[in-house]
Amino acid sequence: MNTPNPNNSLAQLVADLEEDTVLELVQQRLDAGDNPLQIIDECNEGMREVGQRYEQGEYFVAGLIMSGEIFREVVEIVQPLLEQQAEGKTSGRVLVGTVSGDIHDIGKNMFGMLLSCHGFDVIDLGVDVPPEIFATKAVEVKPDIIGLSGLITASFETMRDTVTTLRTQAKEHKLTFPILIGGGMIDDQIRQYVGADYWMSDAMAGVRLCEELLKG
Ligand code: B12
Repeated sequence: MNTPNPNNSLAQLVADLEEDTVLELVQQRLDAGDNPLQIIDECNEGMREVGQRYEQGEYFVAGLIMSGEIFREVVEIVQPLLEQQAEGKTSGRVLVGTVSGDIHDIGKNMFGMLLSCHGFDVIDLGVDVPPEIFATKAVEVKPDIIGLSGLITASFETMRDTVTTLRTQAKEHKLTFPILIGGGMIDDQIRQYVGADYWMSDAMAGVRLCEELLKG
């Protein structure tokens, strides 16, 4: 068993794909009382570095897959603590999914998990979800809020199609729901292009926004 070196930051270890050491350090930090969301943020920073190494040709798709696996395992360790800490008082229904053409789901799953921890009823349509499926499901379950996730550039176009299809269906069926988009590259310019109501690049900030929207 490796003993984690305290000089190695969690972000660095994730970026270096040091699976065992990452998991040991996460456990040690949780045992020491560290904030689970802070731990997730640091791992997220490591994931961004993995993406950069992939862009620079230092890592290949296998590196992306490995980083995804490490992150999934970290979330598995951290999730029970987040569930314990959450107040779970809100009630509201949120429809989530990753838009068509995009198979990234780690961030979307985190958003869904944090929403559940805060008492929301989450309907998760999975990944690579066509606009029509979002629209059909929205008419069926009448969500309070819809959350779209997208991590690749190509997903901005399908997010835009999805928002247009959702708005058309909402009008036809007299439904109202704000549309929130999220993902690593999302910003306000993309929100405007896509036609969504809100954007968030952080899952927990997304949950806070959903709480605010329901209060309003
Ligand atoms: C892991 C990973 C993968 C894994 C994904 C595994 C999985 N189950 O999701 C696999 C190997 C499948 C993969 C595949 C590919 N990937 Co990839 N991948 C990544 C990587 C390294 C990390 C993504 C991640 O999970 N991060 C951790 C999570 C927690 O972060 P997150 O998703 O951003 O989510 C956070 C927020 O954005 C937010 N959030 C996310 N969604 C939502 C939604 C709402 C509503 C809200 C409120 C918040 C929210 O909450 C989270 C926490 O705060 C990124 C690098 C990066 N910079 O993101 C590249 C990256 C996204 N991938 C990239 C690429 C190119 C690909 C491939 C095309 C590679 C290939 N040649 O096949 C394919 C795409 C396939 C497809 N059609 O989708 C590029 C995209 C570049 C671009 N401009 O389009 C990136 C940016 C890497 C890079 N720098 O080049 N990838």
